[in-house]
Amino acid sequence: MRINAMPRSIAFALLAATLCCGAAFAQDFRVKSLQVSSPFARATPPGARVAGAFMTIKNQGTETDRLVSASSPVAGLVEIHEMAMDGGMMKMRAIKGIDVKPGTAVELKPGGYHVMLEDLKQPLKEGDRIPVRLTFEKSGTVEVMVHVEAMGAAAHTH
Ligand SMILES: [Cu+2]
Repeated sequence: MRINAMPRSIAFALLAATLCCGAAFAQDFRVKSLQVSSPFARATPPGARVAGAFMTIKNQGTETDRLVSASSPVAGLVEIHEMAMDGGMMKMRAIKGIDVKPGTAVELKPGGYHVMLEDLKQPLKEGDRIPVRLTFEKSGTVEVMVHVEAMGAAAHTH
Protein backbone atom coordinates (compact mmCIF):
# COMPACT_ATOMS: atom_id res chain seq x y z
CA MET A 1 0.00 0.00 0.00
CA ARG A 2 1.33 3.43 -0.90
CA ILE A 3 1.54 5.62 2.16
CA ASN A 4 -0.39 8.47 0.55
CA ALA A 5 -3.23 6.07 -0.21
CA MET A 6 -3.78 5.69 3.53
CA PRO A 7 -6.84 7.45 4.91
CA ARG A 8 -5.82 10.51 6.91
CA SER A 9 -7.43 9.22 10.09
CA ILE A 10 -5.26 6.08 10.09
CA ALA A 11 -2.13 8.10 9.35
CA PHE A 12 -2.88 10.33 12.34
CA ALA A 13 -3.54 7.34 14.58
CA LEU A 14 -0.17 5.84 13.65
CA LEU A 15 1.57 9.13 14.29
CA ALA A 16 -0.09 9.42 17.71
CA ALA A 17 0.95 5.86 18.58
CA THR A 18 4.55 6.71 17.71
CA LEU A 19 4.56 9.90 19.77
CA CYS A 20 2.90 8.43 22.83
CA CYS A 21 5.68 6.17 23.92
CA GLY A 22 8.24 8.66 25.17
CA ALA A 23 6.09 9.20 28.25
CA ALA A 24 4.89 5.62 28.59
CA PHE A 25 7.64 4.77 31.06
CA ALA A 26 6.68 7.41 33.58
CA GLN A 27 4.56 4.79 35.23
CA ASP A 28 2.88 4.59 38.61
CA PHE A 29 2.21 1.48 40.65
CA ARG A 30 -0.13 1.27 43.63
CA VAL A 31 -0.57 -0.96 46.64
CA LYS A 32 -3.15 0.11 49.23
CA SER A 33 -2.36 3.75 50.07
CA LEU A 34 1.12 3.70 48.58
CA GLN A 35 2.05 4.94 45.15
CA VAL A 36 5.39 4.04 43.56
CA SER A 37 6.25 6.43 40.72
CA SER A 38 8.58 6.14 37.74
CA PRO A 39 10.97 3.43 38.91
CA PHE A 40 14.24 3.51 36.95
CA ALA A 41 17.75 2.12 36.88
CA ARG A 42 20.72 2.86 34.67
CA ALA A 43 22.25 0.57 32.09
CA THR A 44 25.27 -1.28 33.49
CA PRO A 45 28.70 -1.59 31.86
CA PRO A 46 29.80 -5.10 30.81
CA GLY A 47 30.87 -7.14 33.81
CA ALA A 48 29.07 -5.00 36.38
CA ARG A 49 27.41 -7.08 39.07
CA VAL A 50 25.36 -4.40 40.81
CA ALA A 51 22.92 -1.63 39.93
CA GLY A 52 20.79 0.80 41.91
CA ALA A 53 17.06 1.16 41.29
CA PHE A 54 15.37 4.47 42.06
CA MET A 55 11.76 5.61 42.47
CA THR A 56 9.47 7.83 44.50
CA ILE A 57 7.23 6.24 47.13
CA LYS A 58 4.27 8.31 48.24
CA ASN A 59 2.06 7.45 51.22
CA GLN A 60 -1.49 8.71 50.82
CA GLY A 61 -2.74 6.82 53.86
CA THR A 62 -2.92 7.69 57.55
CA GLU A 63 -0.22 5.39 58.97
CA THR A 64 3.55 5.22 58.50
CA ASP A 65 4.56 2.31 56.30
CA ARG A 66 8.01 0.92 55.68
CA LEU A 67 9.75 -0.61 52.68
CA VAL A 68 11.32 -3.69 54.25
CA SER A 69 12.58 -5.85 51.38
CA ALA A 70 12.74 -6.30 47.64
CA SER A 71 13.51 -9.03 45.14
CA SER A 72 13.94 -9.41 41.40
CA PRO A 73 14.44 -12.29 38.98
CA VAL A 74 17.42 -10.44 37.43
CA ALA A 75 19.37 -10.26 40.70
CA GLY A 76 20.62 -12.92 43.09
CA LEU A 77 20.21 -10.54 46.00
CA VAL A 78 18.36 -7.27 46.48
CA GLU A 79 19.04 -4.96 49.42
CA ILE A 80 17.83 -1.58 50.57
CA HIS A 81 20.73 0.87 50.73
CA GLU A 82 21.46 4.42 51.71
CA MET A 83 24.37 6.68 50.90
CA ALA A 84 25.88 8.48 53.84
CA MET A 85 29.01 10.38 54.75
CA ASP A 86 31.53 8.14 56.48
CA GLY A 87 34.91 9.59 57.42
CA GLY A 88 34.58 12.31 54.77
CA MET A 89 33.56 9.90 52.01
CA MET A 90 30.16 9.03 50.60
CA LYS A 91 29.59 5.34 51.14
CA MET A 92 26.61 3.10 50.74
CA ARG A 93 25.36 0.67 53.30
CA ALA A 94 22.49 -1.76 53.72
CA ILE A 95 19.66 -0.58 55.96
CA LYS A 96 16.70 -2.46 57.43
CA GLY A 97 14.05 -0.37 55.72
CA ILE A 98 12.80 3.03 54.62
CA ASP A 99 9.93 4.67 56.49
CA VAL A 100 7.30 6.52 54.48
CA LYS A 101 5.22 8.74 56.74
CA PRO A 102 1.58 9.47 55.91
CA GLY A 103 1.09 12.39 53.56
CA THR A 104 4.74 12.39 52.48
CA ALA A 105 6.84 11.00 49.64
CA VAL A 106 10.32 9.52 49.91
CA GLU A 107 12.56 9.79 46.90
CA LEU A 108 15.00 6.99 46.16
CA LYS A 109 17.61 8.67 43.98
CA PRO A 110 21.26 8.50 42.99
CA GLY A 111 23.31 9.65 46.00
CA GLY A 112 20.57 8.73 48.47
CA TYR A 113 18.31 5.80 49.24
CA HIS A 114 18.17 3.10 46.60
CA VAL A 115 17.16 -0.47 45.99
CA MET A 116 20.40 -2.33 45.29
CA LEU A 117 20.26 -5.10 42.73
CA GLU A 118 23.25 -7.36 43.42
CA ASP A 119 24.66 -10.46 41.80
CA LEU A 120 23.11 -9.42 38.47
CA LYS A 121 22.43 -12.34 36.18
CA GLN A 122 22.87 -10.20 33.08
CA PRO A 123 23.80 -6.56 32.34
CA LEU A 124 20.91 -4.07 32.39
CA LYS A 125 20.40 -2.71 28.90
CA GLU A 126 18.91 0.65 28.01
CA GLY A 127 15.23 0.22 27.20
CA ASP A 128 14.79 -2.93 29.31
CA ARG A 129 12.02 -3.10 31.85
CA ILE A 130 12.83 -5.29 34.81
CA PRO A 131 10.34 -6.54 37.40
CA VAL A 132 11.12 -5.74 41.04
CA ARG A 133 8.89 -6.85 43.91
CA LEU A 134 8.74 -4.44 46.80
CA THR A 135 7.48 -5.56 50.19
CA PHE A 136 6.05 -3.06 52.66
CA GLU A 137 5.47 -3.79 56.33
CA LYS A 138 1.77 -2.86 56.26
CA SER A 139 0.67 -2.63 52.65
CA GLY A 140 2.24 -5.89 51.51
CA THR A 141 3.87 -6.60 48.17
CA VAL A 142 3.73 -4.84 44.82
CA GLU A 143 5.57 -5.65 41.61
CA VAL A 144 6.89 -2.60 39.76
CA MET A 145 8.54 -2.46 36.36
CA VAL A 146 11.88 -0.66 36.52
CA HIS A 147 12.77 1.17 33.31
CA VAL A 148 16.46 0.98 32.37
CA GLU A 149 17.78 4.34 31.21
CA ALA A 150 21.03 5.19 29.46
CA MET A 151 24.24 4.77 31.43
CA GLY A 152 24.64 7.87 33.58
CA ALA A 153 27.69 10.01 34.13
CA ALA A 154 27.36 9.30 37.84
CA ALA A 155 28.25 5.62 37.98
CA HIS A 156 26.80 3.66 40.84
CA THR A 157 29.41 1.27 42.16
CA HIS A 158 30.44 -0.36 45.37
CU1 LIG B 1 23.91 0.38 47.02
